[in-house]
Amino acid sequence: TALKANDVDEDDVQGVANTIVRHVTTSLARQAGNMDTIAAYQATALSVRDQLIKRWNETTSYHTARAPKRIYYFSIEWLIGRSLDNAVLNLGMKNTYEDASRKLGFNFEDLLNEERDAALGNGGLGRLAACYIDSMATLSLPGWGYGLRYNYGIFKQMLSKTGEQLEAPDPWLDRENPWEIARLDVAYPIRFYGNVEPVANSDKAVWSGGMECLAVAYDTPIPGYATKNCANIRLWSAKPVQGFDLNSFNAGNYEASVHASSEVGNITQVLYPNDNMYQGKLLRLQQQYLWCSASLQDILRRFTKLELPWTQLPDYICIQMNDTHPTIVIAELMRILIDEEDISYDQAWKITTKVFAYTNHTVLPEALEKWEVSLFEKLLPRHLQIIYRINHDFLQQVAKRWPNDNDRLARMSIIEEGTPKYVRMAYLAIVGSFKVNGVAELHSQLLQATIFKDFVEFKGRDHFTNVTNGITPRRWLLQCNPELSALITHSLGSEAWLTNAQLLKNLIPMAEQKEFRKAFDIIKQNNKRRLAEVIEQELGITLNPRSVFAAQIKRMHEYKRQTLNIFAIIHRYLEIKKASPADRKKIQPWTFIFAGKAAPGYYIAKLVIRLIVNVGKIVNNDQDVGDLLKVVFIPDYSVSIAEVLIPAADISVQISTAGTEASGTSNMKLALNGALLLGTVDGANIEIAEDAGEDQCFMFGYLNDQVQQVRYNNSYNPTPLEQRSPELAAVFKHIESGAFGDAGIYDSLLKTVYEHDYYLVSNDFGSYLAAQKLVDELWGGDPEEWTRKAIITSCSMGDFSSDRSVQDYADGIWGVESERVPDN
Ligand code: 26Q
Repeated sequence: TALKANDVDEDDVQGVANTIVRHVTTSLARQAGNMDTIAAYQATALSVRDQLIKRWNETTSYHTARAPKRIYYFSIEWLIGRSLDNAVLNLGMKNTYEDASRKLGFNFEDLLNEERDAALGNGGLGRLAACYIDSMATLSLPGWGYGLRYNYGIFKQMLSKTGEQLEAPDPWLDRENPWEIARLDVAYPIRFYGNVEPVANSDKAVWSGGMECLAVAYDTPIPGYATKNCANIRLWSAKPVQGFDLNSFNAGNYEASVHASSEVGNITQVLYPNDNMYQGKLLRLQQQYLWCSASLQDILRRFTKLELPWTQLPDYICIQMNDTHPTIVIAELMRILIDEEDISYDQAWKITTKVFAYTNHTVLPEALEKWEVSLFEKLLPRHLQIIYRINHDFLQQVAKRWPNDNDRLARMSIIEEGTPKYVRMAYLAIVGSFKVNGVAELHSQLLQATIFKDFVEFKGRDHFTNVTNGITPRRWLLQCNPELSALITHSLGSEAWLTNAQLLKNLIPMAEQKEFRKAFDIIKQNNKRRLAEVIEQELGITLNPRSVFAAQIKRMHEYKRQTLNIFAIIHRYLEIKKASPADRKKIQPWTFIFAGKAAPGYYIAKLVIRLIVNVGKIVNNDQDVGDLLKVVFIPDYSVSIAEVLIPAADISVQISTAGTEASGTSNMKLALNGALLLGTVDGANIEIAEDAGEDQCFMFGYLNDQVQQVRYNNSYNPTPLEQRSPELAAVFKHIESGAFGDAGIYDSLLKTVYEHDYYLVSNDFGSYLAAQKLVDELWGGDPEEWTRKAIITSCSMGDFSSDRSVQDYADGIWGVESERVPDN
């Protein structure tokens, strides 16, 4: 049945084709006849952009007139991926654009593939921001995202002949970016370094000198689905300002000023490629401050136009901090209110603490941001003073409640004493916010019970809450899995599930119907074949689409335990080798798919990649193994690659040590596309298993409350690996024999397990194998039941729509309401 969004009007098609041709001849300055695929893509994107700008303008004027409370989402990473397909789907114009490009002699799919990913993020946190802005637009919330326009996004990952990760730059702006609008007129001055002079008899100070630069705005419009509302991501680019630092210039310090100006050009050059690992570099702090100061100036300019008293600021704006990366914005608001707006310190603090909310994404100690005081003082001297004052007042309150508890004061201080001293950004974020949240139930509980325990006692339980992460069903089902989307829409009789994912539940009973199972299964097979073709083409590996496709696709990190997976694969390989030809017939075929980048400086994570690639080389070419086992490492994982991988997976591998993965979001994407969860009791896996039903999942491993004890035993009463896990010891022997490259190359990796085994790889190895065995039995024994479970899983994922997450934030934290642009 033709549904509204799919109706194609022939006049519309001709109209769109005309705009595309017009963009070729005008914007691209080419002959209409001289259109290659790249030009066709660019002109098509520009034609879509026209539509977005129209909506962007309507949304902006509507919201300006209505002056509602607005939400600003501050994220230093925006992992958007491609925009063309997503935009035409959200606009409800995909069929129109398909027909229009056909008219012009192009296959729309080919045009889509010309687009480069906007990869201004590392992984989960950056992609979460992208999903949330999609949901904010779709829910018609008055909200913008703020971030940085890096000239280079996350590096391109390549593999050397020996399986080592190589990094190349990602010059994504080399081709013009049709999705951004440069706002060269929207630019704010940003100061670094310099001197602070107190102003007598006041809280004020004058910060001057140092180095000034400009932050220039670039906007990316984000269309909502089935609404005219269009949100915006405003990204800042650093630019030298002419005549900056006149002081040093006039003092004859010409060289120093020129030097400073080249420093400016660097600030927004490149995204830091660490994920879940803090790195205390000056340039990073410069990025954070430039972004926060420019965004805040922009927001306050908008607020001042309302001509309201500053005390009403919290009624009109809320700023959500995506992790601690923007925490400096708290001190920046204080500075502006006190130094520039003549507000007393106490009044400024009252206002400030009603504006901010903070989302934490990790409990891993190595990921918690803390800045050396000396570095901070050099770059942002006034902010450090303000932070000292915040800390002083805060500790006074703590001391009042817990007299003579110096340990507590030391534990809670925003300044970590010692040599050197540090500013603890998470503590500043908690003290300066009215709400703090974790990103899944377990994670939020852990925050409150462990790293933020003192702050719960001080601030009260209500200061802390949970908002479980979500993913946008538009990109992660409608766009990446059009066949399954069509089946869902057809079976539900409407597209309403795209804005109300809870409706998917209504399809659960269909899991009992053979016909539906068959349709579902065929779609999965098609998606698997599509992936197999890509892998054959790109990597020359032939896959068996009848095998279990098990995907572990995420950043490479010890806590995520790609090790557990690759060691289990080697175990499986050895079992196959041992088996007689008759026994081999009973073995279920698997394809293990890995993808993910390692931080360039993360030696162990890079070794894991090397091991995976080299295991693949041996296993994939072993005649004894044949179709029973394939191991694929797909290089340069990205949003657009995820869109091909995820719909093709049968098994979702989510095997972090319990208590380490804050939430995970690939677990949600894979489940939504019908992959069964093979996972530990960690992060959002727990809630996925609850909603899908434990029967649908393969859960295993030590629980969070056992991990501390086991860890302690591992390091203080270490038993030989042979005793902890004889199977794993055999795997290690095989690796050490040189089966996957020269003996010795993996020693430092194996050592992490031989010795403390901080992430419990050896402890969980046996139960991981047992869980895989259950998968084998189901795959080989009852394929109908498998499909049934896949359907139930997929249709139980309504809670994991980012629309639900964003609505939770809007209701529970932001206090903002939908402001939908009227249809006419
Ligand atoms: C900090 C300081 C200096 C340089 C880099 C960083 C930095 C950069 C990125 C620190 C952390 C990150 C990224 C963290 C991240 O992606 N965390 C993931 O967030 C997801 C969304 O909430 C969760 O699903 C994942 O569990 C969590 O690991």
